[in-house]
Amino acid sequence: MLIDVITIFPEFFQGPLDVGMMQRAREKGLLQVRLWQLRDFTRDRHRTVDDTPYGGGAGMVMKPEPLVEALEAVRAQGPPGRAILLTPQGRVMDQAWAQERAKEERLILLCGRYEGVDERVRAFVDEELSVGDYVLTGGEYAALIVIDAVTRLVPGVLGSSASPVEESFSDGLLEYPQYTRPPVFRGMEVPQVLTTGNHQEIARWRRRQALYRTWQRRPDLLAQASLTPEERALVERWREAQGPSQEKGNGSEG
Ligand code: 9D3
Repeated sequence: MLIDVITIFPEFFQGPLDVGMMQRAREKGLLQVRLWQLRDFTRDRHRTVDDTPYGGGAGMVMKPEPLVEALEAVRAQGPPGRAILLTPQGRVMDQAWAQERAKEERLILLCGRYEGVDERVRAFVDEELSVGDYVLTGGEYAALIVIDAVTRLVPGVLGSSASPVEESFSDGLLEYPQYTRPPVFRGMEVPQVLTTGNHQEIARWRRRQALYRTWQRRPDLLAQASLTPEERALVERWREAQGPSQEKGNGSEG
């Protein structure tokens, strides 16, 4: 996958790109990231990328010409690719989005800064994306999240050590509790079922824990999760056992 990033802070990306999965993906030739300095697409002596907002107000707005000229120049170099503007006003990224974009040959990410981007830039991009409902200082942080979430889904990047299809969010549930040695840590024991070697029992326990945990912490996810009718019924029983009190942890999950 080829990912072009248009930003006023190309150096922001170098550290993360040179570590861990992104580094390995690049070494294997599965990921190429090209960083473009937005200021290189300005024409004035001061390499200006922002200006004051029409109509007044605080802060600065990113001028349209550098962004759009950068996008056009970058687009022209390489295969067709979707241009994605990182903005708090975009649709919020989720795992399904990452899975779809991981199939693409090329992505072009535009990072905004300051209070925002001139509205007319929107007409030149294919989509607008947010990474969540909290305020960042710039699109660069969001771009790194996008690169990470998408790259790990590119075939071959994770190797055989992990299969993204099986993991949390793919079946729509949170992960089950994980343990490793020692068997007792500060008085807290590893659940006995995990030490029995009964793999069918372990799988049943894990599935039930994942389900319970999701119901407790992220009930919003259950609407989209792939559950058997038996699992739906189990959740319904938990709900009834819980009553109107909203009190947590009645023991029925074990
Ligand atoms: C303080 C300025 N805000 C006014 C209410 C608007 C605003 C503009 C620019 C808030 C954040 C930003 C910078 N953020 C991004 O460019 C951004 C972002 C984010 O802040 N949260 C989640 N996803 C994204 S994608 C790009």
